[in-house]
Order: sequence, then structure tokens, then C-alpha cells
Amino acid sequence: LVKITINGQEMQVPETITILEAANRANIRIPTLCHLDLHDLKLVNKTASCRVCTVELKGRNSLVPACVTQVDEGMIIRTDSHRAINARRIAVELLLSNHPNECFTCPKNLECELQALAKELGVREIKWHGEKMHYDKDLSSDAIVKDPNKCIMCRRCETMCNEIQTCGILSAMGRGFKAIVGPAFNIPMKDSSCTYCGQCVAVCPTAALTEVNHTDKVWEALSDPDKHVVVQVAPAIRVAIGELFGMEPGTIVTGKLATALKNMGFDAVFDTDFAADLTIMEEASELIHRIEHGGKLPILTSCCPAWVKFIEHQFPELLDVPSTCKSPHIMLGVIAKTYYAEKIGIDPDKIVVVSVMPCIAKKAEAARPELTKDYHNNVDIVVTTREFAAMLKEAGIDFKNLPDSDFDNPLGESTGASVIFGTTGGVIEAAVRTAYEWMTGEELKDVELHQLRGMEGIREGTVKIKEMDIKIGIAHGLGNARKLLEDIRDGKSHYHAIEIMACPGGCIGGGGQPYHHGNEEIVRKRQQAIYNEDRNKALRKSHENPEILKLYKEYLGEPYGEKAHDLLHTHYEA
Ligand code: HC1
Ligand code: SF4
Repeated sequence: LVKITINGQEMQVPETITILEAANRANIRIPTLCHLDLHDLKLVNKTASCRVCTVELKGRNSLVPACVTQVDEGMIIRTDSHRAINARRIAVELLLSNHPNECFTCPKNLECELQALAKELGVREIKWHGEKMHYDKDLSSDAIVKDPNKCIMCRRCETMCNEIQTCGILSAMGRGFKAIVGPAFNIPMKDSSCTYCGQCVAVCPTAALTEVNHTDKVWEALSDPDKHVVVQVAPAIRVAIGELFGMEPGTIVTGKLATALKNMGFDAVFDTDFAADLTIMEEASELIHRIEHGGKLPILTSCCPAWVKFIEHQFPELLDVPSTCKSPHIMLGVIAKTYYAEKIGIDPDKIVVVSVMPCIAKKAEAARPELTKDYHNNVDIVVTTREFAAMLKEAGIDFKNLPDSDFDNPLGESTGASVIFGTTGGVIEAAVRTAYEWMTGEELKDVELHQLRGMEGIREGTVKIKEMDIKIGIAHGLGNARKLLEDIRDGKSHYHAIEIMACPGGCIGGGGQPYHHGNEEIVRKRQQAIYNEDRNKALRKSHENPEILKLYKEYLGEPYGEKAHDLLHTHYEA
């Protein structure tokens, strides 16, 4: 331990910590910008490039960045001296001198950390007017917009993409004023091996990285009298969107969502949860089929499109391992344009399917050639939780005070098994609930498989089904996924089934969710809410969903049968 004094307060702290950590322990706020410390992920971005955390060391007459300066015996720190505050303000003013002045029209307006700091530090004018960066925006992809003009070189995205996701797409190029972050040789994002997981977007403090905005497309469809506009919401939306309307993280707003969508004028308000149940019918069948017929094991879940891209780019030799199931929202799109279209007697070409997703990669997934060529473009438009909340605000909907209502049928009924899709471990837990009962013919009494739950990056569990020990692996975050995939490639994997989600936490931590600004507690609260929603459901196993059973009886035939294959399964390409 060393003795330090911080703003006149004496304290003893371990000598290994930084001034910033010491200040946190003393409840003294030092503003930061490039710094990011995600404890659960063991991610620390320590570039010290912005100097917004500058503090003064008395006695040594120096200014230092708190985020990288370790404490030292006898250190006397002032975070609140005029000199320190002034240095911090100058750091922000300098960043602003080379930043577009377009806050009014910026996608991050009022969500931007640089803008918030300008306010906090009392910046009232931009004192320096010199050369500014001028780069074209990268609009090449269906998912992510990269605007280097707004990059402040904090390199949080780079740390996230390289260390946590191990994708290695983003890195700094050039020197000094000409330095930017982008894919190697600054090729367009669409030509890189980006998975569109959106975790770089989730940690970008400004609007240098944002999702492609598709809200206008939704408004256009809604105003077209010839279109029948169907909307679906993902499991993870209902536990997160409330945050954007001032509600506590972890508030469940399922009923309000259904009401809001009806008020906006959608012709049918469906639930991706319905299709998650459908996915389980197919995926559990596929698992059992592979076990009983000596098929490829382990089977990997396939509902996360960023993870699918990752395996296509990074492990092309393993493309026969993932389940062939389309992801739930794509399945819902197909069923809406076939079964539902027939039921209500409407030309499927008139149906527009809109998916509200916590995910940026879903935008790129919906545009994949093999998912757009049949069934009239499975899903037409994808908007993120953030985009959808913005639409509600544009429409003047008082979301917080809306009454509850139900989703429409036939594609609105769901079980607890489908809700847990929204968190890491949930898809495989849902699959086990069904596979267990199908394989044993017995009731699974305790449906909560706690051994599969949690936030550890890689987890495993064993479920006894008949005489077999079914070994299950779970990974979230692509770096963790990589480890499990390397084991499969090297013949060292002992699992029967693996669930992988690209985003830390699963969909609840998706790249399109409300920004949590480094507060991981928020993601944990969303996870708790997911499990609570499951507990509140009357039915908790996918194969008990009456509307799903009806769909097979009236239309699809057998799970994993010919028609189901045709409509609900896909293939992967390197
Ligand atoms: Fe997900 Fe899925 S769980 S992938 O995170 O399988 O996005 O919520 O909708 O499709 O159900 C996302 C969430 C979502 C699909 C389902
Ligand atoms: Fe990397 Fe994911 Fe961002 Fe692509 S979307 S650059 S893979 S972090």
C-alpha cells in the first residue's frame, strides 16, 4: 500500500493502481474519453490519447493523465485545481477544433461522449481554427457507417475488435494529423472480413461508427397503402428499450411494445419469440438427428449472424458444423410471406417484413443473397433498438405511459424458452428443454438449467438425457468463440452442442442496443429481466407453443421434414 492525498483527502491504496482508479475509490470523478474499462470482458483501453483525464501533481509541478499514471508514495493529486481543469478543457477544445460542427444532425446527438464532455467542462467557444480532416464516409456496407471525420483516435473500437472479438478489422493507420482508424489499406468495410457484430459501434464515443439508418424505409412502407407491413420484435428488445424512455435498466416492456407498434400503424404486430420457438423445433430435431445418425458433432447454434460471418471468414473448413437453421427473425419473415400470406389471402409481394433487432449484423444478414432470393425477400427492413426508439419519439408516442397489449396471432404466441434466446446460454437452454422431452418421452420438471447460465465468457454443462451425457459448451464474444472453434478444428472438442453469440452477454448486449457507456451492470439487469420474463410465462418449452403446433399441422408437416427444410434452413459460404 502507498499513502496518497487526493483533493486533500488522505488514503492508502495498492501501489499497482492508477490515479483514476484511486479517484474512483474516493468517489471523485475524473472525466475520461478514450479510457474504457469493461471488467467482465477484461477489456481496458489505455491509449491515453485524449488527455481528458489530466490531473495535477502538486510538489512535482506536473500534469499527468490519470488513466495511465500509477500512484506513488506521497503523491499529492489535485483533480480540481484550475490548472487541471483548464488542461482538460483545452484537450477537449483541441479535439473539437478538428471535429465537424454538426451536432444538430449527428446520429449521436445527445448520446455523444465528446459533446457531453464539452458541456461538462464548460467549453464555450472553439478557439482554434486550422486545417480539418476531410474523409469520405464509408457507406459500403448494409450495416455500419464509418465516418473518419468524427474519429477522435481513442481506439476503443480497435481494442474491442482486436482483443475481444479477435477480428482484427480496425486498426490505426497513418501518422499525426493524418492518422485514422479503419480496415487494412483503408479498404471499404464491405470488402473486409468484418462480421458486423457492431461491438465497435457500441463502444465508439462519437459517431465515427454508427449503424446504417433504415428508419425512413420503415416510414415509407407504413405510408404506402399498397403494402401490408408486418413487424416483429426480438427477445432482447423488451428488456432494454425502456432505458431510452427513462425507465430503469431491466424493466420489461413487452406489452407496451405491442401497443406502440399498433399505434404506429403496422398491419400485423408479431413476435420474433414465436419464431425462436420454431427455431427450437428445427434445431432440437437437427441435434437429435445428428446424435442418432452419427452426424457431425458438435452442432453449433446459427441464429447469430455476426457469428455466422465469423465462421465463414475465419474457419471456412468448419462450415458443416453449424446448424442449418435460419435465424428466428428470418424464419418469421418466410412464414409471414407464405403461411400467413395464404391465411389472410394477400399477395406476398405486398408484404413488407420489418425486424426490430438489438443487432447491427441482422441488417447485413437480411441482405444476404441466399436469404433474399426466395420467399419474396425473407425480411425487408431491419432497425435496431436505438433506431426504433427514435421512431417512437418522432411519432410522439408516450411510450412510458402506454397500456399493455398482446401481439397479433398467428405469429405472436411464444413460450419462455424463446424469451431466453436474448441472453447468452438461452438458445441452448431452450433447445435442451425440448430435446430432453423428445428423447426421453418424459417431462423435464425443472426447466431452469442454471449450470448453463451466467456471464463467464466460456461456460459448459452436462445434461443427462437417457443414458447419454450431453455435453454443452457456450461462448459469447467472438474471441471466446474462436477458442471453441480451434478445439473443433484440432479434433479436441468434447461437446455435443455449442451455443455461440458474437456479442458479450448475447443479444442483450447487442451492437444496436441502448448505449451502456461502459456500465456493465446494465447488461446484467437486462439478463435478469430475460429470466424473469421466462418465469412469468405459462408455457416454457417451445414444443408446447400451440400456434407452432398448428403451423406444423396446417402447413409445414414434420419438424425437420421436407417443407421445413425448404423454408427454414439455409447454407453457409466461405
Ligand atoms: Fe437475438 Fe435471435 S436471440 S439472434 O440476439 O436467435 O438480434 O434478441 O432476435 O433472429 O429470437 C437478436 C435477440 C433475436 C433471432 C431470436
Ligand atoms: Fe470489428 Fe465487429 Fe466492428 Fe466489424 S463490427 S469492425 S468485426 S468490432
